[in-house]
Amino acid sequence: MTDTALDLTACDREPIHIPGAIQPHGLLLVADAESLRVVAGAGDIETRLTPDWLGADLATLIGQDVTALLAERSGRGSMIGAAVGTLVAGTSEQFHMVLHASEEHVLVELEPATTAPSSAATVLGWLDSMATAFERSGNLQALCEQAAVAFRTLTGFDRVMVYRFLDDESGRVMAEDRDPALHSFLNHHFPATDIPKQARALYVRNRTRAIPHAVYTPAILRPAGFERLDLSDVALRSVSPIHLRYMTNMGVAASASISIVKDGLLWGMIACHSMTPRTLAPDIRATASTLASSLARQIRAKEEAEGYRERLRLRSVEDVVVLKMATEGSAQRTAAAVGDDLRRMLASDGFALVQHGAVQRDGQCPDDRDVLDLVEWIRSRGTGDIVATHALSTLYPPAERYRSTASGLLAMPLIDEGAVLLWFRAERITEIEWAGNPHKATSGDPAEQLTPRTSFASWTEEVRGESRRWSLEEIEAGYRLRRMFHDSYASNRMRALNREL
Ligand code: BLA
Repeated sequence: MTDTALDLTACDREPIHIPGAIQPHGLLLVADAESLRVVAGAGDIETRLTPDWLGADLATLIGQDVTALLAERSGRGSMIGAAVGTLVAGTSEQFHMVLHASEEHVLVELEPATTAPSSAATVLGWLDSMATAFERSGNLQALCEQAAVAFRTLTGFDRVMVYRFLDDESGRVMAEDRDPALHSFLNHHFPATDIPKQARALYVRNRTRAIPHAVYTPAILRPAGFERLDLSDVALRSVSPIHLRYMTNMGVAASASISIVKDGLLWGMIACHSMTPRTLAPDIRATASTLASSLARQIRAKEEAEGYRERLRLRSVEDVVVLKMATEGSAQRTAAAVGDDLRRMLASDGFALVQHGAVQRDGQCPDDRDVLDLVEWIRSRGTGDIVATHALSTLYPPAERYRSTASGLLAMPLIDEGAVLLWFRAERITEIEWAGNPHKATSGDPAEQLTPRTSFASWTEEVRGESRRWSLEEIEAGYRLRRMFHDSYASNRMRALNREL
């Protein structure tokens, strides 16, 4: 196991949903679900609410008809939507109240109310105009840029980014809106370790979070015995100390993030930074969550539209190829006649057909010997299924020698003819801009494994051995071409049989 793998699992194991404490800017009351008497709490309840809270009746303590509120379990998860916007009076301040109910407990979060919530009509009007603007944006990139501006307007944070997860769970800043005085993270990549697995899982369930002060002393749940209370849905949940250190290392005084959940999966996040302490009030969090749902729907719509355009393009080229194929006889003759079309169709640098140990080629392919060895390896995988990779040498190390010609491979074995269709893409050397050296995502000191990196200065990595990726639509087109080869084999066989009869 490598050091990185060790660190990764250690990060993934931190039980962030049961920190046994909250962030001290708010108060938490825990009542028994049956009796509605307060059995635990956290924060400076004595000074800010009342000294006599433990054992008190929850409804009396917060001056709310808790039973009526609990009857309206309308929000996501266990949050009681009806309670959003309700104010509770403290000794010298007002609190926003957020209510959650589980089987055993009713949790009441009290967050200082420094601003009055906007009216529902204002919020709905704004959300509607944003949804229309999202819908009208021309493509995914334009949509993300619009979203960065919209979320900055809503939250008032200094730097707001649309952060998208990539295949390997690292991520990239797709769009950013920021105070011009701050440096930019646009297009920067962040390693997967920055947001560990359990945090990503929690952020699908719980869509918004705010850390108004990166430096604080956690307010411990009391009395003893509540250390393992599940705070998954609690906005005030105390944050992982590793992440707090991360924020400080980044020079960020406060952060907030909003999940972008597409088809039930965490597509990305809106990451917000503030250079001074700043919070996201519950009504703003609710608005942000709705705006993020609207964004996710539009992301899907843009992706679908882009896929549709790509399919249309591929289909029109396919029609030409099919016409030509119909007039040819053997697979070899077909490949010779349409090799160039097949290569161009899938935007490849080389196309080869391998059958009976012979290589028919078009454009830039590895040497015949290398192609035959490669086909041997494809067959040895035994799945009879396709290979589609943009980094062949990571799957098949001998390809390292000819990666400049063929870092990308789409291989379609023909089922009953022992033939293989191969498309090759040349290496495309790219530069990735990382926010800090990702290989220093954690400290090398084994005693200090759980330490975030200390520098977020741009760090450029040159990536070799990779080609442009195969799109889903291109892979689908590969499948259809394979089908056409089968059909043309079948009709050739029929013709041959007819001649024999
Ligand atoms: C959480 N990490 C987070 C969060 C973000 C990031 C946004 C959610 C909390 C928040 O809103 O601040 C990371 N912040 C980013 C990224 C960008 C950004 C990628 O602005 C880019 C735009 N962090 C580490 C290491 C570990 C780690 C090495 O660097 C683990 C060993 C852990 N990050 C970590 C944990 C959490 C976290 C545990 C969860 C915090 C919590 O919710 O308690």
